Amino acid sequence: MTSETKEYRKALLSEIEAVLEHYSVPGSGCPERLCQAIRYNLLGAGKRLRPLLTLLACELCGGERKKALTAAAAVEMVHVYSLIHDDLPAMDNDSLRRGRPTTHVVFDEATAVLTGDALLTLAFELLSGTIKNEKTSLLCCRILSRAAGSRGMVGGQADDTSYPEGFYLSDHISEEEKKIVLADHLAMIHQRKTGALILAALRMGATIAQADFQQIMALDEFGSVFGLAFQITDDILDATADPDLLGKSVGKDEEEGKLTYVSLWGLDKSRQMARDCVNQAIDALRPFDQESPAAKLLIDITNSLCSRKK
Ligand code: GRG
Repeated sequence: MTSETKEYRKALLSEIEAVLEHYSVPGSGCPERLCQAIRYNLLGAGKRLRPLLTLLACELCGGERKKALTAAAAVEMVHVYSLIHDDLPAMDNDSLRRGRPTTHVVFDEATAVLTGDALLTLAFELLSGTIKNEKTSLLCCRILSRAAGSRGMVGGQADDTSYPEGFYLSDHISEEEKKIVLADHLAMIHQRKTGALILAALRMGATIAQADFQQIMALDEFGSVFGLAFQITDDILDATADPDLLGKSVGKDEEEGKLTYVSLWGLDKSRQMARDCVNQAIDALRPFDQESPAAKLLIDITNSLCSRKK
């Protein structure tokens, strides 16, 4: 990464932190303990990948990134809510996230559920109350709610948690056919569980920039392979990473017999698939000015997906 790109990334990240800080104090009426739990989750941790995507998509499409800051905060809020709920005993039952104890451990289960609820709803309060152009505001609400809901992230999470019990596979098909069905099911889970929010982050940025059809299509193509590369790497990290570096527990996928890229294709093929997705994603950015700071940073972020350690 060149020093200009590093500086640009630093500037974007500090704008993201500032907007999250600003909206992490919901004001009078929010009980102190809930407010503490919101701030514990929202501030000072996380790679901020999704908000970066929103700001970069906006700039790539010729928009002013300051207009996309609250949408960037909104997508991070939805992401953080999903992590809090995913860590609950009723779901993944994790006690470590982003290198720190999870919300239900630090506070309690009820507070963790309510913190997630508060962040999810705050995201839409922000989108509906801070984006001046009413049509853009409505479109952003629609993009984010659809991506987060039952046909998006929540649906993907439901299929993921109900596997293998809730997944019927006939005994009469060959091993080869079985692999194809499972690969399809896995892709369907991740397109919704992880991919939908990544796509929404990009689409909101593009929408705020009043992007044209060709720009939106290019970003959609980029986002879907970017999301896949991100997820494959997540599966590889669960199988191989150092938990201290990763900031969360590892090895759970295998322990719980989860369907993952690693369980289906093995480590080597998964690494190759992630690299192929990264190349495809970078290729999808062709229509944009490759010399712009936003394109350069987005390409660097995409390239770093395969080598990420956390
Ligand atoms: C509970 C509705 C609901 C959904 C949960 C996102 C999710 C769905 C579960 C999290 C489990 C998981 C590890 C998913 C894989 C991809 C993912 C979202 C990883 C975490 O995202 P990062 O790496 O996290 O961007 P940071 O902490 O950097 O923000």
